[in-house]
Amino acid sequence: MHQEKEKGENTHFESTLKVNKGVEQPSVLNDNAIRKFHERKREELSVNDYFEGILSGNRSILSKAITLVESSLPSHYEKAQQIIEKCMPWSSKSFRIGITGVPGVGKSTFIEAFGMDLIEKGHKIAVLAVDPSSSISKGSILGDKTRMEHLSVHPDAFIRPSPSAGSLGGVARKTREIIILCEAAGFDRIMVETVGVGQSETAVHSMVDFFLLLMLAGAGDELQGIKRGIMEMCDGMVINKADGENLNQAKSARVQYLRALHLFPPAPSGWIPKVEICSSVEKTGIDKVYEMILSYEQHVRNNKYFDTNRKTQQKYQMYETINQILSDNFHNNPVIQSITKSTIERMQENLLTPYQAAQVLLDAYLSGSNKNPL
Ligand SMILES: Nc1nc2c(ncn2[C@@H]2O[C@H](COP(=O)(O)OP(=O)(O)OP(=O)(O)O)[C@@H](O)[C@H]2O)c(=O)[nH]1
Ligand SMILES: [Mg+2]
Repeated sequence: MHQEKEKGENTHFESTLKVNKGVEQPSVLNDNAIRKFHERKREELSVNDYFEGILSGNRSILSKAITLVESSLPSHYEKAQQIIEKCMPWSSKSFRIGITGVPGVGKSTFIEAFGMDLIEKGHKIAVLAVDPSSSISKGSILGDKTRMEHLSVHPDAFIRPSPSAGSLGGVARKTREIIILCEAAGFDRIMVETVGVGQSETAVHSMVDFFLLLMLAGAGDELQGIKRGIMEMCDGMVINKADGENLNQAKSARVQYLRALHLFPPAPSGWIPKVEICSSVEKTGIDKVYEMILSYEQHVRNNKYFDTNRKTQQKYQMYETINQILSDNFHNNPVIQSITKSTIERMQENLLTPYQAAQVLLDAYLSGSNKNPL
């Protein structure tokens, strides 16, 4: 085979495909520089290396920075905080969309269709997830890569499964930080997916600019497990699977949900939630969803609610972090661990009221060596 090729090179010299043996060029980099480069690659990246890498859109450095955010090592976390701080100024240009709905409603299929539409319109998108159970399942989004067939391989999309921290608070905090890194890397539309069954919606709602609820026609709210509170939180609703025999039902569900949403008290954004129908499989109605979100964005940027909301969210995050650190510190305290069981027993024997039991534990905590919870 090799010989044949050589023969071909010699005989078919008129061919435009002929390859002449070139003159060996001296390396533009001297050996010393190459060696230094390889040595440096092996070294740990500095905060500035991370920052510049992220800003230049280097996906591998972005992934490495996310790994630092997710790490439980204090030194990693400290470094991550410095990187995040540098990345913060890029956040205001992006728009964050939270997507929720019961399992099977079609969130991942919708994200594939909607995400590809956004990319065609010139956006770069990051898809993240908040899934507190992911420490066991490793995040549904990972298995979902088949549902996001085109998105998962597209250079303008970045998909990352949920951080696998124990508590919802921990997962949410890390996701917020990952959003900031993605935004600095040039992803201007962030989608955060969460399953609509637990408290994770509230966490996602507190980190996005637009909260989208995916619904199905023909299944009552109760059947879909969607609580009134979640409907109240949403800025828009989409009835998915509006295709085939389901189309007419979806149309009438749209009218019903529009009416239901009008009954809720007006949102602080001054926006009246809209309802659209779409088929994520047939990719119909996706444009309408885009228009809905775009007009919301224009509305909140004009009336400045966009900034007010982000500031409110920052304050919420600050308090959430304090609560989480204090609570972890309390529960991990050896004195507390040693007296909790007996205190609960005394309470259950009616020797202490729940309030008194709490006071016993708090007194023990506050009088101990807990001056510096960090
Ligand atoms: N007919 C129809 N089927 C759809 C549509 N969207 C999603 N599906 C199907 O519904 C099933 C569930 O879709 P997923 O996208 O995995 O749903 P999900 O909400 O991400 O589910 P979880 O990740 O388990 O919470 C799949 O079999 C999809 O093919 C649609 O618009 N029309
Ligand atoms: Mg999914």
